[in-house]
Amino acid sequence: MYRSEVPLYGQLVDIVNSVDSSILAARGQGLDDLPVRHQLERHGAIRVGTAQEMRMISRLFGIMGMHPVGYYDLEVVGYASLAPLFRLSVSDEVELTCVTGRFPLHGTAFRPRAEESLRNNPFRVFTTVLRPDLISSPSVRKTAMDVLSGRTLFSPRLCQLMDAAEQNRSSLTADDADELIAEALKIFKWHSRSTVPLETYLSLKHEHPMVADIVCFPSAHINHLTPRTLDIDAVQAEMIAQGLPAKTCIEGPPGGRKCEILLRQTSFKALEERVAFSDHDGSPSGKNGTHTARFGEVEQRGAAVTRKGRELYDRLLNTAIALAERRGCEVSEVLVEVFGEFPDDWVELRRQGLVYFRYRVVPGAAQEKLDVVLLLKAPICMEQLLEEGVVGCEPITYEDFLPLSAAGIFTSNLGGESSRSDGNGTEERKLQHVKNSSREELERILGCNILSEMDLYEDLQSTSVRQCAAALGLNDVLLG
Ligand code: OOG
Ligand code: NI
Repeated sequence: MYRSEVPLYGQLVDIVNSVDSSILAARGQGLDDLPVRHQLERHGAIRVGTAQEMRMISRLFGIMGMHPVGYYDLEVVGYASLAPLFRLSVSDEVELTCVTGRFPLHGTAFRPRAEESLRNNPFRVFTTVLRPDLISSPSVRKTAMDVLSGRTLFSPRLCQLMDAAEQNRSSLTADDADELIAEALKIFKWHSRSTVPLETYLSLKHEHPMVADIVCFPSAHINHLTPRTLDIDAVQAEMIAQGLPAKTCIEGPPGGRKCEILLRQTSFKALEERVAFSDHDGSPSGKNGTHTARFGEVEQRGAAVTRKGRELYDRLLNTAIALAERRGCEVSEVLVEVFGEFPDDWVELRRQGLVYFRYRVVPGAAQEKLDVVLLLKAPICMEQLLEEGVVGCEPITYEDFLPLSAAGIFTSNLGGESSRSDGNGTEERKLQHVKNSSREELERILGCNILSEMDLYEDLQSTSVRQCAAALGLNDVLLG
């Protein structure tokens, strides 16, 4: 559906396939040699308008085995010193007019939690909801809420099927499941028709382009659908070569690392889309205009970093931003230099506790090696098992998002420059406080806790350690 709506998405996926194929060919492999999840892997993004829509979306994704992980307060869009990092590469006449200084959206990512589900298909949807309290103009706030109160994203049939699925999943037939998906797809479809008159659209857009995007359409259209690639630098170069309006710099950690960490992303702006506006009574007004909110994005995923790793990442990113400001250059130009401090060797990253790993007993580890393990004195350390070659490990993939990168993606597609914080830390402390209460507010809307991504990685790692211990008949294995 999305490919036919946004043909440039199809072009991007073709670029990704050809880049990945040549990387694999250099290793003597083909696309089919990639783990299945790589071939299917996408994330989407949607923005909903009301608490009720958010609660319903959460239920729908829950039925699909996708749960809220990580809290993203997009207020960094209006704050942090992002401007130099995310300088626009595309011209845009739309002004970023976030009057309150705080971006009126926050959200979470719905995704599978279990290792096996992630292995099958790690599909995620970055989902944000409008925060009317952060809309500065009372009249715009009222208009937005009035329009949204008349919107039905979830068809009566979909609601019926969702109730049935939640009550007793096994009561659903295969046909019901197909129907549930067909009905659910309607939520995500693009309509080149606005439910409001052009003047209303413009007043909402003046408050914030994002508010207009969320409020003025009959669906919660997919904003972008992002494939994963093995080499984002090559994809970026090819996007530019093919004339796609790509951002100039890739967000996230610097390129050129041997050990990829976290998430690197880049995007291109989708073309302007024609929109037919309605009259006050909802009938066609005959007035047409354009809307530019949907865009293309591509990403490369690396290892999940630990809390300590994340602190180091955030500190270095801040250093890079400050340094670029002093030198008057782009942040991307100093990233490699500054990130020299982030180890780029898996053994080092493991020993320093900067990255999460999954441990596995090496199949068919020679008996004499196992005997050596039994001679080791308790407590047995993972490091010894790795040295003896009894256990192997691989970094755990980062499945989530980065708020600063997300902010950059938003900003680059709104066409605005972010304002800067005063840099004295007060702003940061204030933000932390606001963040905790707004996270709770989102959890109330969702009706459940938002899982911490760090806890999930920690859990994957410690489960794998316990499995190793059990397989080797040991009581315990110590990490680090
Ligand atoms: C979501 C932007 C965030 C990402 O990959 O960080 C995002 C949006 O534009 O609605 O998708
Ligand atoms: Ni995205």
